[in-house]
Amino acid sequence: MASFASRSVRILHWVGPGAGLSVFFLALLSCLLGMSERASAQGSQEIPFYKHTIDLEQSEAAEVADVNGDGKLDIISGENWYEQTTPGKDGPRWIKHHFRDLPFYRFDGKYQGAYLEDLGDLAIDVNGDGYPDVVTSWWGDPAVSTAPSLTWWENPGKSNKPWVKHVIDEGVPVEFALLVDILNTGGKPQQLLPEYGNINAPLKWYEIVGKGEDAHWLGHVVSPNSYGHGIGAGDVNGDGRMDIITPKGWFEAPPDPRNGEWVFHPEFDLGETGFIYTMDVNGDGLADLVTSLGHSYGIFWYEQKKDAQGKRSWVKHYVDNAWSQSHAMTIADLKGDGKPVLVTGSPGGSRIISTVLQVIVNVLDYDMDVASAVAAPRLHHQWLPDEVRIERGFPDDVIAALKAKGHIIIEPLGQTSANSIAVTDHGLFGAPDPRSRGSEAAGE
Ligand SMILES: [Ca+2]
Ligand SMILES: [Ca+2]
Ligand SMILES: [Ca+2]
Ligand SMILES: [Ca+2]
Repeated sequence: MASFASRSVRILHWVGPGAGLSVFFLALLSCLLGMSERASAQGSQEIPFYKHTIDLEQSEAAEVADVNGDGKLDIISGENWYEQTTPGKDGPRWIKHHFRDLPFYRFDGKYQGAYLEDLGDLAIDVNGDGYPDVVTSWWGDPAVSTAPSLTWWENPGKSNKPWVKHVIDEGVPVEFALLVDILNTGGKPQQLLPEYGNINAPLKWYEIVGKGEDAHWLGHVVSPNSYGHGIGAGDVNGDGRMDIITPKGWFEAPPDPRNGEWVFHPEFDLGETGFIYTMDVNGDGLADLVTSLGHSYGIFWYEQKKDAQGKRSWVKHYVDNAWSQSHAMTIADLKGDGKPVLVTGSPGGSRIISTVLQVIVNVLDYDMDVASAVAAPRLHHQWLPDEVRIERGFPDDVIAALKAKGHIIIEPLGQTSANSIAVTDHGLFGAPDPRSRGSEAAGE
């Protein structure tokens, strides 16, 4: 265990090379509490974040869940949870509830700094009473072989009873864990996958068994040892089963994740990562890995490649290597705002559809600016008559190739006019269609 993540939040905007894929990474280096003064954005496409101080308590982690079941999301962090109440003029107000005492470590000499034993919080209803409980990961005291490392805290719900601590595992440090859908239900992730901070500890995942007072976490061993700093899950080989990913390679899920053999594929060495995610970044149908270094510089993705024999290899691509300690990255759609990105249209009867489609494809798939997308030559085919109508401007070899395939190529296309407006982070950009005289598309 080296130093813990600094308390700051930075937002990156990264446009992937794939088909119009726009992905935003929100790297939560610490938690909702203790955000930097005003999170800065890299690059030009800024999404501003403003700091709202809720509490200045010590904490290492935070989770969001409706703790009291009133329909409003609350925050769980450290020894407290913060009840969301009626908004005031500055946004939601929060009532602090102290619900547990946690060990607080002050290191001297061997370790620098200090921390609260609350390295990860995950909200999940363990006992099935409708109230979210909290799974908390602990580093544990290395000097005590029975020190708890994974605990769950039972939410008392409407009763006035205290929260009850239950031990899931002990004696092995757990720096972080995540909830995953190892049982491939397609629903909300309900299984627990911890990162053991000792390679001699068996790699395990846990499921909830029993209800009410009988509810507990049952561990399933995947491998007799662990594989270092970082953990994740995702369907690496595309067979519909959730695999487990470590920094040294991935475990292929068997048909029965509880009983089958998990085959290890030591295909990469990612370093000391945080969470490891799968995502088809370049849209080629193969799951890629997205991760970050927890104690060094870099957020990156590993492109999955397969040769003709089906042999897998991985190519590293940086998303950003300008800053360090991205220990607990998560992936979020920060632009999931439902706002339009392009306004376009055209006259032209049956040619309307092909014109609009080509403008959209030019902008989203070919990353053209809106003016180029509108000006680019168009083609049209409507099945009957069986001919390709084209505008001037297509390369001769493309036309020759179409003719060689038996297409009948006819010029001209016929009138279309796709005056368009692109909605960008820099404002609105209008693009009049040069095919129409006197047209105008105003931006701002
Ligand atoms: Ca609530
Ligand atoms: Ca519960
Ligand atoms: Ca799989
Ligand atoms: Ca891919």
